[in-house]
Amino acid sequence: MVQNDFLWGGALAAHQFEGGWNSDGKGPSVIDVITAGAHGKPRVIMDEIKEEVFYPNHEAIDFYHRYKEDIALFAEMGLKCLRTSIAWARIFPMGDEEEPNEEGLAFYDRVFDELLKHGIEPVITLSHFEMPLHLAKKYGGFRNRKVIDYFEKFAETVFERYNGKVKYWMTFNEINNQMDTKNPLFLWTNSGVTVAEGENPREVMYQVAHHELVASAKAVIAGKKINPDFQIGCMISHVPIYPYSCDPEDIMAAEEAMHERFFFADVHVRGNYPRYALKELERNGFVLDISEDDLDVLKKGTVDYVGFSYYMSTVVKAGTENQAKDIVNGGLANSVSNPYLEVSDWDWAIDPVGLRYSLNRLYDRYQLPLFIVENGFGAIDRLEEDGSIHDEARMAYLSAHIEALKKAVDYDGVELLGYTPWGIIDLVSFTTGEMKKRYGMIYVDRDNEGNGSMKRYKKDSFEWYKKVIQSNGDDI
Ligand code: BGP
Repeated sequence: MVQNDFLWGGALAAHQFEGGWNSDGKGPSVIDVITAGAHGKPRVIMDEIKEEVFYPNHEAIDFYHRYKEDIALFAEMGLKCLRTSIAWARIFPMGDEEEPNEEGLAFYDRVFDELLKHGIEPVITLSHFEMPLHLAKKYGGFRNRKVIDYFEKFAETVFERYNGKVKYWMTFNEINNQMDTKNPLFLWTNSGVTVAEGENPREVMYQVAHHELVASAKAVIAGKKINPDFQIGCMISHVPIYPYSCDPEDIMAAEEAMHERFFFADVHVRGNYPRYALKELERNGFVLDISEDDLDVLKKGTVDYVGFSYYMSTVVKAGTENQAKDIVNGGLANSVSNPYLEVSDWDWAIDPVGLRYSLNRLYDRYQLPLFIVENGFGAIDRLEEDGSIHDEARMAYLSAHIEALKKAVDYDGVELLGYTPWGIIDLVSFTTGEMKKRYGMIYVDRDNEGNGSMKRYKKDSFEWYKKVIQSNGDDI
């Protein structure tokens, strides 16, 4: 049994569901120049926005204009919290202005007020894969120290404005994704950075990461000054990596690969660089621009909790050449498939026990409360003639994962703040840019090309999740 104030909720991200990409003074963000990657093609980062090109995030599911109707559905489901993000470019359209855009600020006032009216607590990510495009173009994104200051100003502005409405914050969504430099989407959306020919992507990534970690720590320090009761966490993507066998070489290969998973959280939580990262920098002769002042900021700006996403696990075999399937397909460098697990339509391994394992490992490592801020099952759903959607596979996935988290709390003694399944309402998939990869418990009539009525329908999982929440996780 989880505690009575356990935060059952749902998770979303501004650019994937709001739409209104240029409404009320919003500036273009790095995500607004990315095409849809439907039909197996990767998403492309374009230089500018072209009229003839379809950008799935521009309209998304139009929450910007339908927020009342959608929040009423979330309330009917009984959500205790809603995790979403603030589109930075609504607040600072270019990113480097002196004054914020009042209309952008007012939009989130309306949204948070509406949530609170229904007793739903907003849980807010400051940057979920987006920053004003201008900051990427003019300054090179987080390559540039100036962007640390712009982020800090953005953070302070929203902390001040929503003080009293929002208590739980996170700085950067899945900040550790950009360790995978093979997929240009991650560095671009996390940091507004592209790697030029002749540059070492790993070196670029570490410098950018440093600036972003300092920015995150500065935000924590600023937030705590504004309201010491704020709970400000980090957010990492957690995909545990299992050794292929009990061959000690496989064990070490998995252990080493896990550094990729832990690096960012190690700094966020401990306030200093882990030994294995310092060694990697030294081995490769990477010299980063790190000042004494930065190190002091990192030490002071540590987080209150660890938010993480969990979708799948993966496997590593020592000495295997890079058989990398990219993260879209659930793999990572040197990963092999796990014969014990089924996979989703997108090849993501379904592993509820991996969630319990992750909760234990993260809690032992950090000794801080954890928050599962994303978990879910991307699938193709069928809208029946009578308006019903029978999403049994999604319910099976979610109920097995809830069972696992209960074990981690009940049996293993892990401290867990809440659980917000990803995409509580259908939205644009991040990695593919498609609508057909659906996560929601609410169906949205919209397809990959942007056709459809945008009408909302309840899936079978809607009533199911309502019961889960009502019974505080007993009835799954
Ligand atoms: C995480 C992101 C989300 C989300 C989710 C599912 O990486 O934080 O933004 O989209 O994964 O991924 P996808 O939409 O690619 O299926």
